[in-house]
Amino acid sequence: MSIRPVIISTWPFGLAANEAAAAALASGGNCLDAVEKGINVAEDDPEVTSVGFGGLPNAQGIVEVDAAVMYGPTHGAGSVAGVRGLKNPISLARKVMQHSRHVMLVGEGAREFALRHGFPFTEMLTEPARAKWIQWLLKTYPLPPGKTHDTIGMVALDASGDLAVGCSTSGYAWKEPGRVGDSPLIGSGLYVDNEVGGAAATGLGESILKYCLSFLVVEGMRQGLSPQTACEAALRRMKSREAEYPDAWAGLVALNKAGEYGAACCGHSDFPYALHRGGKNEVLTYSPRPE
Ligand code: SD4
Repeated sequence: MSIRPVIISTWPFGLAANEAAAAALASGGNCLDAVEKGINVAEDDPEVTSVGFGGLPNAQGIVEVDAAVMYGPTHGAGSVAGVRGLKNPISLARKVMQHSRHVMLVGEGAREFALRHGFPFTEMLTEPARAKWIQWLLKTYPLPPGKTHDTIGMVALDASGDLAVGCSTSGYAWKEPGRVGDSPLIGSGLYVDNEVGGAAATGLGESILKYCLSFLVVEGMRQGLSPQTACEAALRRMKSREAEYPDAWAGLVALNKAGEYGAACCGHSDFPYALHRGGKNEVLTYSPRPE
């Protein structure tokens, strides 16, 4: 039995996302459809408080979302950042890739582009998220560092051997309005090279984006590293340089063209991720080796 398709996503909520991605492939979609439909599931789920609808807001109580997509066969990319009132930024990122002359749109311009293309707008702040924001304002909701954000990142390899990758997040809770992390930045939050493989990141964007971590993973695989070793090597690079955010944590998932996978994290006790491979969809956990 072929191991394809192979889909890997960050975090346990990636399981449902993988399921939807696999369903998109089963109904004739390609890897790009899989990534979009899969990530839409996390965006729509109000229980996922770090992606799309129900995401924790910025310091002013407004949910601002970031997302990006990259499609191996054309090396196309689309990205949106700092968009308010939009449930499915991954779909808007795909629209930017396929129906604009640009790669990245931000803020009000992204919103206008979305309106022109018929995207619905909605209040993104749920009551539970508003309550947490108010508690944060009153200083009674002391989230430990690192627990205020969890991006969905997904890499999909379809039956034709093509790869796509996507990322979607509401970013760091209580962030400064206008703050952008790694997730919508091509090479940082996500990267794919259709001849090699793809990778996606989660964690502290302020740190991840300075090391172009997803690009680093793909370049590692290009040089012959396994996805697992490439993820670990990229994180070692970050840790060896990072003085600005010494406790920064990051998680990476990666797939190569052969359908081999890898995942790793640093600055976190463990990193659960979801893998759909050979017809089986499950949550696996990477635990860093003690140093
Ligand atoms: C960010 N990397 O905006 C995203 C958030 C995240 O796990 O991944 N959290 O910095």
